[in-house]
Amino acid sequence: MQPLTHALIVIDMQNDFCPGGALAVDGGNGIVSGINTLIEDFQTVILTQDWHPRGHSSFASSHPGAAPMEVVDMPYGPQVLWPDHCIQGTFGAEFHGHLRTDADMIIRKGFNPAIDSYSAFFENDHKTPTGLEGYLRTRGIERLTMVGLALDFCVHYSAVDAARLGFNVIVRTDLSHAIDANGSLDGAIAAMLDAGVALTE
Ligand code: VGL
Ligand code: ZN
Repeated sequence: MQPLTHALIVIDMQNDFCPGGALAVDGGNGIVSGINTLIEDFQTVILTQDWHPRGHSSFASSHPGAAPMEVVDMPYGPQVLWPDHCIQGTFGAEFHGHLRTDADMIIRKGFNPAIDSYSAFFENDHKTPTGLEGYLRTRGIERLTMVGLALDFCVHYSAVDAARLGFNVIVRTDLSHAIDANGSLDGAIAAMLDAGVALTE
């Protein structure tokens, strides 16, 4: 059993990121049982849930003439436009049906219509906090293992932010899969290593 100071963060294991979903990640469903086994080894488990209102500004459908995977300039910087996904209250936003959800804490993100939030710690302006840092610190957590979807977006940004905040961060690359849009996986791996994140299998 991992010590109380070591928490597991399971990122966005939701139907829309699994095969058949609106923003499906190849093999997304194949990591559920491995994650369930890992959950048993942790005393603190946090799940994140991508949770967008209809018409969210990160959806290509909210930008006339734009197609999914295009990049646009938002007031807070460049933003990839996505197919509509993880809309609050829909099946696509629910956790994968086989995922263990007996977590201590479920943190939702991406609910502000004007700004996307890949990271579990900050929205995409890299300034607006989600509150997760305070939750972890007040519980005495020092070390984080991260798994889930997608390796090159929400796992990547969560891991880099956590490392910058001073947490000791491990990403289990065998329990995470990437969208890999336009080489985004290579960039994500480099950024995680650069931030001092440990990538293990
Ligand atoms: C994610 C793109 C858009 C993710 C969420 O969970 O990695 N990616 N929203
Ligand atoms: Zn999203």
